[in-house]
Amino acid sequence: MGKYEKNTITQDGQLLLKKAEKDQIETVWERYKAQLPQCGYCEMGLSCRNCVMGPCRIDPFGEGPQQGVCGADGDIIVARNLGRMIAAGAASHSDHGRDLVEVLAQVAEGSAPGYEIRDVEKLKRVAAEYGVETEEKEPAEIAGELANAMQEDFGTRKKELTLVSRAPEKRRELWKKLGIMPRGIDRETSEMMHRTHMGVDNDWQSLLLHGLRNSLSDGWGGSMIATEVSDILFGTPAPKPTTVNVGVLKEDEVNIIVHGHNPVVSEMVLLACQSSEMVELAKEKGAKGINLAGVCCTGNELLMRHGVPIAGNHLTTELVLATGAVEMMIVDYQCIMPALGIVAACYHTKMISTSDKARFPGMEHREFHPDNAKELATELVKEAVGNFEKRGNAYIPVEPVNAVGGFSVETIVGALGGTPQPLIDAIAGGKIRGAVGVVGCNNPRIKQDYGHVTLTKRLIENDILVVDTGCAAIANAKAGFKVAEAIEFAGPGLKEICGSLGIPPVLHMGSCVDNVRILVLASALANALNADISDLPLAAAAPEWYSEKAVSIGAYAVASGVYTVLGPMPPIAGSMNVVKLLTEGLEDVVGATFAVESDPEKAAVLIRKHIEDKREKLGLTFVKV
Ligand code: BF8
Ligand code: SF4
Repeated sequence: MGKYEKNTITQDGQLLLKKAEKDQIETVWERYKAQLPQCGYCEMGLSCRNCVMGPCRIDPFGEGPQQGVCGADGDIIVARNLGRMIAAGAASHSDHGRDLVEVLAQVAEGSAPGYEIRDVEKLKRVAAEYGVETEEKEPAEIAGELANAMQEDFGTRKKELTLVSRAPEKRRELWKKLGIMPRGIDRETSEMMHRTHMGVDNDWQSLLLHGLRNSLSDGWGGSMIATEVSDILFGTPAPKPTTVNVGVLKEDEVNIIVHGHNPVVSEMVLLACQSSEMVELAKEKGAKGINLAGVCCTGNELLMRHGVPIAGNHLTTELVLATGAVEMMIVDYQCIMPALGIVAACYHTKMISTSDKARFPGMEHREFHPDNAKELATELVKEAVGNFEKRGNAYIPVEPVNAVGGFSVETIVGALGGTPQPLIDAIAGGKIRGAVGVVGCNNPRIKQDYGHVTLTKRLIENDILVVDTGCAAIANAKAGFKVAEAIEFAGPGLKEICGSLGIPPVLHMGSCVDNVRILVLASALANALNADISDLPLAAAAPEWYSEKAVSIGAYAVASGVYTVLGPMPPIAGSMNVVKLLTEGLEDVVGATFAVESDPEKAAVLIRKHIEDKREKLGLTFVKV
C-alpha cells in the first residue's frame, strides 16, 4: 500500500487508488504530478494577465522586471490577484444563495411543485429580521415578501446588508469605522472586479481592505442567505445518525450519488429515491432498494437534514466512481472535477449535469428548474434503476464508519438548555479551553485528510471543542470523531462536558456555506458576554484548502475577528507587504490575523497558544481537571 499511503490516509482511498491504477484511470494525484513543477510566479502571486499589454510577471529575485507593462509592482499585482480570488469565492457562494431565494420566490407563487416550506417558525424568525410583517399572514405570503427583501440585499440600494445585524455591535462599529461594512452582495464583488481592472485601485492596502468587505458580503450576506433559506425550505438540521466513506455504497442496491453544493437538486433526488414506486421498480430490476449517498457539500446538506450517508470528500470523488458500483452521479455545481465524466466512461455509471450554469465533458445535461425538478428527479432515478442491470463487478472494499451530523446553532443552543450560557460557563470554568472551526477542502498538495484529522485530534486532546464543515467535516467523520464514544479522544474537561450532553467532541455544522452557522454561534457567545468576537478564545483552520471559496471564507473569518490558520500558502508570497499585513498588521485593524502552517501538529500548537492568550486577556486561566 506504500505508494498510495503518500496520497491519502484513508483506507478506502488507498484501496481504490490501487483499483484505479489497475483500471488505468488517471486521478487527481497523477494529474497533479504531471503539472510539477508548477509556475513559481503564479505560486507567489506575481503574474498578471488582467490586460493584453501583458501578461506580465515580476521577478522575485529582483534581477528581472519589477513592474508590469502598466507599471504595477509586486504589491499591487499580488493584492489584485488575491482580491479576484475573494471575488470569485464570494460570487460562488452568493450565486448559490440567490438560486435558493429564487426557489423560495417560486414556492411563494406556487410554481415549484415538490418544494415547500418545511420550517415555518424559522421563516417567520428570518422574515422578522428583514422587517417583513408576519402576523396573520400565510407562510406563502411571508415567503414571497422575504424573497423580495433578500433580493434587495444582492443589489445596490442599501448601506448595509440586513443580516449584519447579527454581528456584535462592537464589530459592526469597527466595520463602519474602517469603511468595510458590506453594502450589497453583488455590489462588493462587482466593485472588486472594477478595482482590479488596469488603472483603477493601485494601492495594495486599499485593495485588501475592499477584499475584506467583499468577503463580508459573502459571510454575512450570500452564504448566510443560502443557509437560512435552505433551512426554511428543507428544514433546520437536528442530530441524526449516519455513515460515511465508500463503504456506504451497497452491493445489492441501486447506488445514486449526488455531488455539488446546492440542495435544490439533491433534495428532489432524495424525495424521488424515497418514493415507493421507485423502490418497487428497483426490486423488479433485482436490486434490494435504492441507496442515495452524497459526496462533498451537497452530501453535507443532505447529511445534516436527513442523515443521508456520505461516500467521500473532494479527493474521493473520482475514486467513488472507480468502485464500479455507482449507477448514476448527479451533479449541480462547484468543486466538480471536469475529469469525472472521463473516469465514469470506464464504468457503466451515468453522469448527469443539472445546472444551466455548469456543464461538464462526458456528462448528459438535464437541466433542473424549480418547476420541473420533481418530475425530472423521478425520471433520473428511474434511469438509474434501469442502469443497475448493466453493473459489472463492484468493488466496495471497506465497511462504513458511524457518525452523527446535524448540529445547527438551533440544535446546539437547544442541547445547552436554550441559551449559550452553559458553553460560556464551561469555557470560563476552564473545562473547555476554547472552540475552533476546522473547515475547507482536500488538496493533492497535502496527504488527503491528514491535515484535518491530525489537527482535530490534537485540538480535542487539548480540551478544545471542534466544530467543522465542508470536506474537513467529512474527513473527521471518516476518522470516527463524530460518535458519542469519540469523547475517548478528548481531554478530560471536554470529555466530561460532551459526555454529559451526549454529544461528540467534534460537531458537524454542515456544508461550506454553513460556515455562517459558526459566525452566528460566535456572535451569540460574544453578545452574551457583551464582547466582540475577537475577544473570545476561538480560531479557525483550513488545513487542506484549495478553492477560491475558501479564500473568501478565510477572509470573512478574519474580518469577523477570528484568527485563521491556513495549511497551503495562498499565492501572496511575492509581496512581503501583503504577507505582513495579513499575518501581523491586521491584528491592529480587525483584531485577528491569518497564519500559514502546513504541518497540522505545529498548527495545533499555534492555535492553542492563541486560545491561551485570549483566555489570559479575558482573565481566564485553564483549570486542570
Ligand atoms: O464548498 S470544502 S472541496 S466541496 S470548496 Fe469544495 Fe472545498 Fe470541499 Fe464544499 Ni467547500
Ligand atoms: Fe501587465 Fe498591468 Fe496588464 Fe497586468 S494590468 S497584464 S501588470 S500591463
